[in-house]
Amino acid sequence: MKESELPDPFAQIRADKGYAEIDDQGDPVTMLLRLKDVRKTAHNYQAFTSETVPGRIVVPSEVSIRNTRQIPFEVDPPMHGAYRAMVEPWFKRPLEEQYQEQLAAIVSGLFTEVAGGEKIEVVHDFALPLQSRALTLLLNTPMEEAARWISWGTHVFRSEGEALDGSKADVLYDYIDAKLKEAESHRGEDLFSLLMHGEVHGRKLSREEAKGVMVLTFAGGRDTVINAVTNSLAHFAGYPEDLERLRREPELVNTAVEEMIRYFSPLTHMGRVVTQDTQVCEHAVKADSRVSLCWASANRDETVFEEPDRLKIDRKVNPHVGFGFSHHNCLGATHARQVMRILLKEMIQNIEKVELVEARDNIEVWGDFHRKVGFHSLQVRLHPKN
Ligand code: HEM
Ligand code: EMZ
Repeated sequence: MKESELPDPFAQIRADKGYAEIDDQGDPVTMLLRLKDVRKTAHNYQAFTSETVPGRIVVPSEVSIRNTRQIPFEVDPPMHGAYRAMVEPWFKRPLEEQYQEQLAAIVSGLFTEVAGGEKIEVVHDFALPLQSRALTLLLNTPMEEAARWISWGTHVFRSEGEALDGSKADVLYDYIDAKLKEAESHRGEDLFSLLMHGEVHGRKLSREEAKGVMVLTFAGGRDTVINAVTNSLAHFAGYPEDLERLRREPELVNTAVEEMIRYFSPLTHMGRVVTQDTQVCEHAVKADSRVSLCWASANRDETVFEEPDRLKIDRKVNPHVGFGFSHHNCLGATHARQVMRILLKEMIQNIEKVELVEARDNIEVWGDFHRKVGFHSLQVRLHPKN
């Protein structure tokens, strides 16, 4: 098997039963594995709520490391819609031409820094700086802020390769508190200022609500983007013909990005709490227990996707749920898609080939299931195009 391949650990049990039961810190989770069930459950917020104790819908649960409610992620409709309406236009800015030009400058600048035949480590020397520099555009903050975010490493709530880390979360929280305070007294042009001065339902957000949006923005779009970027470089190392094909048919870039999101599924799953005794997948679940919507498994559902375990850059019908489904679909998807599209476009222009040197897999453990989600480190040589 090639290094870039991400096997599907759920195939057998998805076909046999459709769900899997795992333990998470003594608070078990029933994982839903089929696309149809994942969609149905995501849509039914009355029976499967996101609005529970902060941190509980995340698997692994973050209940022990945070009290701040992430917004709009941990709020149900109808209030969810009010928050979303406030921030949605801001998160659509990546559609603007100027935003894309600035993003392209960031990506090509990074290639200039690292491509030269020398060995680089993609996760820390490329994907993390790319994610952080790109985030300065989304927040509309000075580019210099990225240096500080890079120093936090690949996950804001976890030390490198470790379990959840409360003291690490405090670094992010203190940073956000300080920035919101600054924005409160001096209105700037950034997301912090929008949150402190904008309104929802005719009232200002509290500092705690604004903080909830910012924590989510920093946490949700971090390891997901880093894994997507790293996995795509690994893919081109394993399948150079796909890079050549994109060079010949650049109109395939958007299709390729959707397929990469399906195949990589950078967010494996997300939980909900059951509000009343009910059934999922003909299996009884009790009130106050947790289920999860397993995007990664749904995206390999063989009843929906032909040859689900192959990354086909020209896959035409692709109803993937890599960015979630229904109310809580990813607010950062417009930005994440642009990052990936521009990455591929800059690669076809600047990079002749990606040569794999050494890889250390990042494997998540969910009960009996081991899922490779990306790499702890990926050493490659980027051969520039001349
Ligand atoms: C929600 C995946 C990047 C911010 C979600 C959800 C998924 C997801 C599956 C649904 C969660 C649920 O239903 O409970 C991804 C992937 C990404 C990515 C695969 C990258 C490839 C980003 C970025 C940001 C972001 C860059 C922002 C900087 C959010 C927010 C939500 C969300 C705010 C919650 C939306 C709501 O509750 O209405 N994401 N995400 N994500 N994501 Fe992303
Ligand atoms: C939460 C989550 C959001 C969580 C849409 O996903 O991403 C995870 O990486 C964070 O740890 O707190 O923000």
